[in-house]
Amino acid sequence: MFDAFTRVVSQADARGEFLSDSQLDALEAMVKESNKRHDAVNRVTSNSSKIVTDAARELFADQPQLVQPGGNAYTNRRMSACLRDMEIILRYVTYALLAGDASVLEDRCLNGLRETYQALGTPGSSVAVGVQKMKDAAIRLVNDPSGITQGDCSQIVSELSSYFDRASAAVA
Ligand code: PEB
Repeated sequence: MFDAFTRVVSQADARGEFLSDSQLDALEAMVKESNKRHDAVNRVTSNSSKIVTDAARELFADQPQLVQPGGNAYTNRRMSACLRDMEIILRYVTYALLAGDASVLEDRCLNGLRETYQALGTPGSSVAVGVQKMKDAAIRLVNDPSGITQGDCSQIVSELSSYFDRASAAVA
């Protein structure tokens, strides 16, 4: 598992070289912008239940067959497994956002997830739709101007989007 710093160290070490100016500049820029990162992580983390339940409700409204008899989220056992899965994915997205690196998400959450859903008969494409709905809600939250210092959050938002996109691509 890497963060933005350990990734750079590992890349330099693999080449047996000192850290390059461009690597150091990129990390310095990241440190300068770190309030935005922490605010974004904090907003998503403290609204995680609402993000998950709203996204699940929207998914079941779009794909009602999931919650009808025989559906993949029918019965409380499957419904709770589904909500739990969405929460796990969101949790790893927040870890990746804090770390500034996707490896924790890839290695500990997404690795083998497609195969797991295939084996379970759970429609990965529906999970991907749920993940995209969580992404939309998370972006709205991070971009919400109320009660926070104004600034350009386009970079942190696009990084956040990329983690959700990795998650949906991994299961779709
Ligand atoms: C992945 N999900 C399920 C299982 C596992 C995961 C390993 C099988 C074991 C169990 O049931 O608990 N676990 C989960 C995950 C990690 C992990 C992401 C990462 C570290 O360890 N059903 C739907 C929706 C979707 C859904 C499309 C969006 O209709 C999910 C939610 N996942 C779902 C369901 C099950 C499941 C299991 C319903 C139960 C499947 C079943 O038993 O029929």
